Amino acid sequence: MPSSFKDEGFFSHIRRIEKMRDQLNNIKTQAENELSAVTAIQELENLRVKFLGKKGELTSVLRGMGSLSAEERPVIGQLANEVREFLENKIEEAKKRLVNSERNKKLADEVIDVTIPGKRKILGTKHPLSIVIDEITEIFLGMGYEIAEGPEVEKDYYNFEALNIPKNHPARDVQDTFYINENVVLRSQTSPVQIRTMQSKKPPIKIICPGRVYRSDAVDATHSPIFHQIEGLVVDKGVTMGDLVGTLEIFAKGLFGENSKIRLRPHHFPFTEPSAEVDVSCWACGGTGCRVCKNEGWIEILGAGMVHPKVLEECGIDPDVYSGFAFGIGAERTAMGRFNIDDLRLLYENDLRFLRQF
Ligand code: 2NM
Repeated sequence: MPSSFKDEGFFSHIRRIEKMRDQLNNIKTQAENELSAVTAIQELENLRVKFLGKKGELTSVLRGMGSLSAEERPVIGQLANEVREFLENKIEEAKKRLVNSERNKKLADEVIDVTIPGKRKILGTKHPLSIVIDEITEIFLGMGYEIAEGPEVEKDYYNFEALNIPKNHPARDVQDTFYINENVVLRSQTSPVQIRTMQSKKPPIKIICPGRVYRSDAVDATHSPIFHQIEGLVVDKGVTMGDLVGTLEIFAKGLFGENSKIRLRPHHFPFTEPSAEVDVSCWACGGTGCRVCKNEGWIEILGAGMVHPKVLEECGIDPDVYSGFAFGIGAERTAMGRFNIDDLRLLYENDLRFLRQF
């Protein structure tokens, strides 16, 4: 029996139970009020600590239970449990309500109006030169060729010497070629790539070399110091002029249409023998003569020939065992013909009014 019971007497004891009962009921009503006004999760947590926490109000009332008798303790204990359970339920309820309203607020904030018109992305178009280079490349890939590439700053040896263009040959003239120094030039054709390939690989060789080349020309409607070439090379046992003609026919039909024909006119290149300039029947009139072909019926599109034995030899390929053909196509010239462009400068000026037409 607690000593306080003796000292304070029966009525003071009654008062103490009543007081605890009142305190518990007060906690219940006060908590209920405060919980119903809560608007944020953090606030709710603060209230939970305030009423149910280790140092909370309910705990501090229960601490006073020590002064109660063994019969009274369960009475207050039960009431305390009821209050705790009641508050826990209320807190759970309030939590659900807050989570719900916070979710609804978030949803409202993030509403997307799917009917608003989108921002139109401006799509670029392929440059006419790229169109032509890609089409040509594709035709030769279809015939089993591989693409080879090499440096644009090239040794004199690969650009001239190995191609049977000796010192003092007119093609080496400083007026045509950009010299970096005595032994280094900006490549004036993509043939040095083919020399490098022949020197590093054994036949059979079947490559095309698309790329940028440089010649010291003044800019006008048909000339530019920077332009593009696609050169081709085939080296194997028994390669003939007939193979060259057949290949170029397939190429011309692929690029200019099934009805295209080609013709070869004798020409001279230092690196091929025999050599030819190759015309394709006019893609505008079919050969009868018109403005596009200047009434010729034919349009020159490339140069070609059988690789000179001296060139094969220089590359370590025995010309008594192997033979080959090579050709060179000007990309600008082909694009101008294909798209009826009358001034080459249009290809470099990047005027969108021009470029958007392709
Ligand atoms: C052309 C015309 C004729 C050619 C020759 C070679 C090589 F490396 F095999 F000797 N490559 N390209 C060639 C032949 C290029 O361009 C109008």
